[in-house]
Amino acid sequence: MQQATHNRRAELKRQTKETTIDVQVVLDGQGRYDIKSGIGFLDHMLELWTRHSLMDVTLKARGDTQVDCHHTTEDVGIVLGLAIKQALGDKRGIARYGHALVPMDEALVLVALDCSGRGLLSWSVNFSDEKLGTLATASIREWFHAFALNSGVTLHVRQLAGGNSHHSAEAAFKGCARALRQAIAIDERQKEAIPSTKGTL
Ligand SMILES: [Mn+2]
Repeated sequence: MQQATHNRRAELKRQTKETTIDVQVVLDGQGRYDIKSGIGFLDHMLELWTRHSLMDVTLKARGDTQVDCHHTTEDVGIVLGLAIKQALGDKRGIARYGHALVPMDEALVLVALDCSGRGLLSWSVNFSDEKLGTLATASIREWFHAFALNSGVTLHVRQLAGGNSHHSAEAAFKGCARALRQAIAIDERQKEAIPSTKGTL
């Protein structure tokens, strides 16, 4: 299911009866993306997530979107989470924590995360619309949940102000990206150390 980790990058393929997903992630990238999930709104979110994280991400997914977008959205979260976990390796030298407070017009979302090795999602975001394009807004939480659990990131997402669902979703993905960018950055003051008193993350 997975291969190779050199210079903070990972390449993964995951195939189930519901989805086939190929992903490449470069942590120290430039925010370049080539994303084709088969779900337009999810592509839009993952493109801005990549852009603001300064990773490079290539993702191709073929899923049973004729059923609905749930399986593909969740599985894309799983695969991206696994890829980032693999690319981080033993997490030597990383800042570890990150946070961001991101407005998008009237929407305001706070994201705080810890590359702890203990995947957890604490989610408080409400969407006024049931769907954004073909994507059920309920599936957005499933993406974050799958991503947190499989990356081993403790991830808190709090909507402080909302209104338009598109804006709230965008603020959540951008907040996640900005927080992740901080957390996975190499801390020059301790670039050979694992940032934990336990000695492992
Ligand atoms: Mn938009």
